[in-house]
Amino acid sequence: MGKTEEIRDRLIKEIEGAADVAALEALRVKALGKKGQVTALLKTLGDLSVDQRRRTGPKINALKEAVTNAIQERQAALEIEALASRLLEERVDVTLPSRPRPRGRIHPISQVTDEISEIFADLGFSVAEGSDIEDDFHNFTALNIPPEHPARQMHDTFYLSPDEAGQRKLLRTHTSPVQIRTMRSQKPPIRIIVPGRTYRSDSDATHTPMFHQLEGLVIDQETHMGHLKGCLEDFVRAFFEIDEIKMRFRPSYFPFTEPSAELDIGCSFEDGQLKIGGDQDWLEILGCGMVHRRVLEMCDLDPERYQGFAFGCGIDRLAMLKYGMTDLRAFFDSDLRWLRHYGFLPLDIPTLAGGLSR
Ligand code: 2U9
Repeated sequence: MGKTEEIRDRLIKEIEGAADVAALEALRVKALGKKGQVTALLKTLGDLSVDQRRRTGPKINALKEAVTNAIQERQAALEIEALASRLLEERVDVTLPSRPRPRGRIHPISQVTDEISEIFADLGFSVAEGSDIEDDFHNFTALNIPPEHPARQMHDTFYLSPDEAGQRKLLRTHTSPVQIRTMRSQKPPIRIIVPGRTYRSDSDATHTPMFHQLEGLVIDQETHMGHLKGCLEDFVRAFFEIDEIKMRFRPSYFPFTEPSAELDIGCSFEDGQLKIGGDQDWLEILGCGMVHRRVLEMCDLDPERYQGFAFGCGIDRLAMLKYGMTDLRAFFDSDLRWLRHYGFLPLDIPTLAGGLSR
């Protein structure tokens, strides 16, 4: 065997045994690089006579071709091997169950609003909404709160700058304008709840300038206090998820209802902590009453023919009572630690069948 054949066999053996792409590249440089063995042989051709070159030239060129082909073949084989082992390593078992770990949380106000809507939907109510910016008539006058009525001062209203017509719009102080607009545009029977943002210039641990109210309205023929009582008792039991809960209706006053009442529920204290249910004390949770006949008249409804009941409460306060938060201001701080602690998982959708809060 000649010298070229010897070099060829040795190089091809080494190339075929290259364990990876890096080792193969090192062999390529060793054989075909600037200072490589095959390159060195090619360089010797220049010093040979024409005759010697005619004999040796084809041999060295054949060596170069054989080594180049061997490198290419090994390269292709290594690539196939690498792909096969990567596919094996990164194999995904699509039959495994997914494990979603959502990081976002549903704010307690949204969750409680959904819980309340679920309860009232079951009682035949639909949800109505309206604008945060209102006018004097829908927020006050139509609710039997005429100008100079002391209730106007109690509402600590935020007023907007007067428009071109000199009308001073306001941020609604309760969601009641939505009921007024519904009564003026729809025929009874009406059965709606109205959750939404409301605004009053007030701020401490239990009051924020923006807060959330839930109001309800039923208008029909022959609606009476018995219906109001039954409806609110059903709501309280479902919301607090307690069947045996003490309740009492205490006479009260609101300009828009007559008679009016406030609903108290029984509560107790365990280790200094407030607990809903029990009979140690009473806790006021909402106001209610029969819609005032003047409010019905203002909505072009005949009070001799139609009656109805209404109620109102703070959603934020209901959330605090049910889930044990103590400072209302934290609801609006956007503190992620608070949200992770008190927030709800997106898939915790409250349903009566599945349990409201589980
Ligand atoms: C119309 C007629 C009557 C809604 C009512 C209350 C009693 C009430 C407050 C409790 C605390 C709201 O969150 S709070 O500030 N509300 O006590 N609201 S009756 O009565 C209406 C509403 C609309 C047309």
